[in-house]
Amino acid sequence: MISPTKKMLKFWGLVILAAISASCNNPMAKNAVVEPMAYYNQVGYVADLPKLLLVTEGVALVLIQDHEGNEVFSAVPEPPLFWEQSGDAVRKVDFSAITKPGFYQVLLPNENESFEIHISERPFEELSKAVLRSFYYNRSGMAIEPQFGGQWARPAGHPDTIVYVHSSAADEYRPEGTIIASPFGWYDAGDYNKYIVNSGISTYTMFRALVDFKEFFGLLDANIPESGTGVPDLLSETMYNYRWMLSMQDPHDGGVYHKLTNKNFDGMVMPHEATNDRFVVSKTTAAALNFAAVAAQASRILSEYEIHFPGLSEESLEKAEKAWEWAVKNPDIPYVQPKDIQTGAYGDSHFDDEFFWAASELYLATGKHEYLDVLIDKYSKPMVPTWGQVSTLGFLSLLDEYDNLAESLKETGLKEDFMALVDQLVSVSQTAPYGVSIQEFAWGSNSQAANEGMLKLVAYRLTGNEAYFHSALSDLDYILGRNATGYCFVTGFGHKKVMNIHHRPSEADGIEEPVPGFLAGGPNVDVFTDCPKNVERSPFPAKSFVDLVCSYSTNEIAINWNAPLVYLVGGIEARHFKE
Ligand code: 9MR
Repeated sequence: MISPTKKMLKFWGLVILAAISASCNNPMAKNAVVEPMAYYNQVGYVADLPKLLLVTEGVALVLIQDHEGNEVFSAVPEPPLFWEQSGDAVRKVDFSAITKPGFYQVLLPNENESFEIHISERPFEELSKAVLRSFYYNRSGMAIEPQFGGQWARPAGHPDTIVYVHSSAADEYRPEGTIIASPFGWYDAGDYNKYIVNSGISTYTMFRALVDFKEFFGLLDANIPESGTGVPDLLSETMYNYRWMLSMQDPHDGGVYHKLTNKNFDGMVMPHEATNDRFVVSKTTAAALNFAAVAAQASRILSEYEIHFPGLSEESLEKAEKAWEWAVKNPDIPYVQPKDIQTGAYGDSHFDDEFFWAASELYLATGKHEYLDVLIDKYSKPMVPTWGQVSTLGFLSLLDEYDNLAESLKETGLKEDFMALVDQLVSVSQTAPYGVSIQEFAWGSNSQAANEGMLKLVAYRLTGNEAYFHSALSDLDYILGRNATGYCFVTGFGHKKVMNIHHRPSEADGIEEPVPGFLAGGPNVDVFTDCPKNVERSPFPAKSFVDLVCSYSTNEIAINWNAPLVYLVGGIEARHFKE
């Protein structure tokens, strides 16, 4: 993302002035922005780990009192640091010296402001359950029961037992209009469609969290219908989507449909009220490779749960190899949105990273040389993962098995390149005004912070170096409120809460509080046309967020955004977890 030029700033300054005057005159403009004086983690700070809050330029002194009113800390904030992404300067206050768990009051005397912070040995237990349970709330084809879903219980929607093969996906075995069943799975986001490409990274990341924090997630009870069945809740939840993914493969040729969707986005209605016909659309190279990667990964994980999922490990590997073979025969089929379909595209036309990721998983699952050859052929340096850039997911799997890898693969420098990426992220966060690595704000920017945190936790697991853990914690602080908007971005948590996510059930259920545990997409300047013109929105990427339902570009939720948060929160919480 380019930083705003002077011309842009002048333009946006005028727009904001116009918006402010419009909002003064217009009682409908509800989102008048009140800038906070301080930015802090609104859920909690870990007692024995670094603690940072930020205050705005004018704050001259910060005092902290314990719950009895005793002053336990005072500091003059550090000199202001300007961030071009937020267009403001903030001053750091490091209060790591307070290590005793409890609730504290932070006072900004010259601003006559105060707020509460929480310090705890394990502040993220409820949060880790909630961010996992959010996937349960987004299940298609299942009623959300009150005993698990509380006030957000709702009837089942989208059984997807009658799904039509769209003309774009038709062939001699399954002509246009053929009916297939493709039940289960998570709704992708605030919409009710299901997309293989985005399910790939999301499902992988959930499985990854299970493998990397096995003890913690082995016991985490998220209160979902499968809780207490002897299978970790994280695995049960992920299986709900994985089973749907399996049904998206055409058994005749191994190809995988790109998505299961309505023709158009639904209105803001509850799932059971959205009853338009559903279609499987196009087979693509990216879908086949996402499928192959996740099924191969699942085959290894499920081999440890044979008793609970008999035969599924072997079946997964067979299906993964079949999808791979299809992709090798069809190596360059991008998604092209058919004229009569308007829903999300998840279009991608570069498949080297998908080939690398799928080859990583298949190599680890089979040890076959054909996959190793592709890995070496398609090798390139890792990047922070997104739905369209997935090679780093392969790195994570390979690094977990580093000692067992072929020498020829180690010689690519994959470990060194991964560590160089994380070192670079950490060094940015150590000097950045807001203490984070994120420098570019794309759609779903909060998932960039969460994914960066995930990579840092992997580096910590590989090396034991605390700097990686601290920087990951800083990413979580950012998500929980220490960011340039001052919002705690997880629904149901924080003091400055996100209340109006672009999520159909949250909008249509008549309940004031949104469905909890979802990560709002976060600030970016990609789209300014989603809300009415009188809505104020900062021109600065790191502040350009509005908590309004209309703002699908900044305030939607999505499974690929919540999944790295499950990893990050769980990985941090796991550090102090004892059975
Ligand atoms: O996350 C996707 C983002 O990277 C794209 O820029 C954007 C526009 O194509 O789409 C986002 O994904 C949306 C998907 O297409 C449909 N479901 C909601 C997703 C989150 O907004």
